[in-house]
Amino acid sequence: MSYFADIPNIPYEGPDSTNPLAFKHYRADERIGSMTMQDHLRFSLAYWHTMNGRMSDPFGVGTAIRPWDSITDPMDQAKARMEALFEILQKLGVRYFCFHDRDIAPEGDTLAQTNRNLDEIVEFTKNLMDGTPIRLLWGTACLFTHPRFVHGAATSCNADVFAYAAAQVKKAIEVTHYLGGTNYVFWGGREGYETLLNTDMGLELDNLGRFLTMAVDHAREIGFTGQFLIEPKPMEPTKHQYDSDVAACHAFLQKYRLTDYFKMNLEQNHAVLAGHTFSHELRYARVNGMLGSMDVNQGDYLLGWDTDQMPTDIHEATLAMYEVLNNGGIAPGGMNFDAHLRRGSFEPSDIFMGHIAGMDAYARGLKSAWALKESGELESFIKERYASYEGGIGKQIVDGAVGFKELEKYALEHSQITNTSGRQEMLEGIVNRYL
Ligand code: XLS
Ligand code: NI
Ligand code: NI
Repeated sequence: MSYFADIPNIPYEGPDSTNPLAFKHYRADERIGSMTMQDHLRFSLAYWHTMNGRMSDPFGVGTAIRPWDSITDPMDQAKARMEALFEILQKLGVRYFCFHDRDIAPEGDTLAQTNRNLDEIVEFTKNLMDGTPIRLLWGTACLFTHPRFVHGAATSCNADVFAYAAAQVKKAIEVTHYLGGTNYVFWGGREGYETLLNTDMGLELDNLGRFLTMAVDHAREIGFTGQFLIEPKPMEPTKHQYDSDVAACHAFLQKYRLTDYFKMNLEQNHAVLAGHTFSHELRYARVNGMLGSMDVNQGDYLLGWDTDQMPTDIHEATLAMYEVLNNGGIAPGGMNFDAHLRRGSFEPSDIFMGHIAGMDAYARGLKSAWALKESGELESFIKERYASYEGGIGKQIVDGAVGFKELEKYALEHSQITNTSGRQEMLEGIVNRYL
C-alpha cells in the first residue's frame, strides 16, 4: 500500500540540481570527520505536525490534503497515518520519529479505553518498525489539548487532574520504553498560569517537581534508561510558562534535585519567543552539561508566536551545528523537525519538499560549522581574548587564590587599564566566509 505513489525515494543530486524532490546537500553516507552525515544529523519527524496537522489558523479551516482523509473510522485512520509516516520516513531516509500519546491513537470514553486504543496502535507501530532502521527518538504525553487540562496538568489546581496526568505519563513512558525510545520529553504545555490573582505559584512549582520526580522513579522501576528531556518555552498556550528558558529550567531542576535525570530539548522558535537566539539556548545548555536534543524549526522574527516553520536559514543552522559539534554530538538526542508547512503549502508533495529543505539547510549548516570549527579561527580568537586569566592575577582569580582584599591591593597598583577590541564585525565576516 502506497500513500505517496508519485513520490520517489529522495536521491542526492548535489548543489547544482534543480529537482525539488532531490537533496542538494544532505548525503546520508558522506563523511564529515569520522562520522557520516546521517550520524551527525539524527533527523526525526514530528507526528503531530506532519501526520495530524490540518493547517488551520484562527481565521480559517484546515487546508491540508492528505491521502488518509477519506478513512472515517478513527482506529483505521490512525493505522493508515502510521503506515504513511513510515513511507515518508523511508522515502526521505529519516530514521527517527517522535509522537505524543494522543497523536497516534484516538481517545476513548474512559482512560482504560484510551489506553487500549494506544496499545493497539503501539503494537501496530512496533510491527512496522521491525526489520527497518527506523527508531523512536522520543515519546511524550499530550497534557494540553483536552479541556480537563484547562488549568494545567501537574500544575493544575485540581488534584484529580494531577492524578490523571500522572496516569497518562506513566503509560506514555511505558509505551516509549516498549518501542525502544531513546528519550522521553516533557514540554510543559499548560504548566504555567494566566493570572497570579488565582494562582498558588509555590504549590504549583512544588507539584511540578513532585510530578517529575515520580516520573524518574517510575522509569527506574520499569527499567527505562532513556534520557529525560525538558523542553523550555516561555509562553503559549499560557501567558507565563514555568519552564520558560534553559536558565529557568536549569534552576528548577537544581531546586528539585533532578539535574542527574534531565537534559534539555531545545527548539529554535521557543528560544526566539524567550527573547534569545537558538545559539544562546544551545550554548547555555551545553556549558552546563544539559544539551540533550533539538526541535529544529524556525520562528518568524516579526511574529510573536510559535510559527514552527521549516528551518531553512543556513546561517542559523550553521551556528546551531557549531554548538552541536562543540558538544561532541547530540546522540542519543536528535534533530526533530517540530515544524509544519505554511497553510498555503497544502499538497502531499509539500511534506517532502518541506523536509528536504530543512534537511539540506542542516546539512549545509553541518558542513559550514565543521569547516569553521576545524579552522579554529573563532576558538583561537576567544582564547587570546581571555588570555589574562592564564597567568598573573587572572590565574590567581581562577584558582581561587585571591579575595577582595588581595584584588583591591592589585587594583590600586594597576588602575590604568587597557582593553582590546572585541572585533564583532570581523568575526561575523569570518563566519560568513564558511557559509
Ligand atoms: C510546542 C512544543 C511541542 C513539544 C512536544 O510548542 O514544541 O510540540 O515539542 O510536546
Ligand atoms: Ni517542540
Ligand atoms: Ni514549539
